[in-house]
Amino acid sequence: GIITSLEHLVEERKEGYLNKAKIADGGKKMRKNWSNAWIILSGQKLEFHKESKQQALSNLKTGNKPEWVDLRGASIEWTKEKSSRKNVFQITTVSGNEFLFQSDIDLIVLDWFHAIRKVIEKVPKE
Ligand code: I3S
Repeated sequence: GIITSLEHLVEERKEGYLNKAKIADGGKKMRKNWSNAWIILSGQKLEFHKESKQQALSNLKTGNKPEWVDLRGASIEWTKEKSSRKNVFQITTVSGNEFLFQSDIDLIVLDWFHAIRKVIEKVPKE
């Protein structure tokens, strides 16, 4: 119906803290280094802010560009092999960048997984 049609026009937007580790850059494996990041899912982009929401806001003001990931054509999957931590999922981008995301709180991770998967399924591949 009309509501469903309108829902598709509304951009997915979500913000919060997750633990994040980049494990490959352009297909090249990197040393894993977990850090807590303020993450913003906005449209087809996932932005990472090293410090906090405050950092994110100050980046906005100063025009400092945060690290971000293009979700077009990316893949998302749960992984138990790449970390001893619980609740870890992996995003692999078209450019061959691989990231792990994690939280000890089940609901937080589930929420993020589903929100990101929804965007990946929705956006055109190119
Ligand atoms: O997959 P790994 O190598 O066991 O990942 C661990 C390392 O990244 C480790 O750093 P060092 O290589 O500097 O020791 C981290 O401290 C650990 O947290 C990583 O393992 P987990 O299971 O937490 O992802």
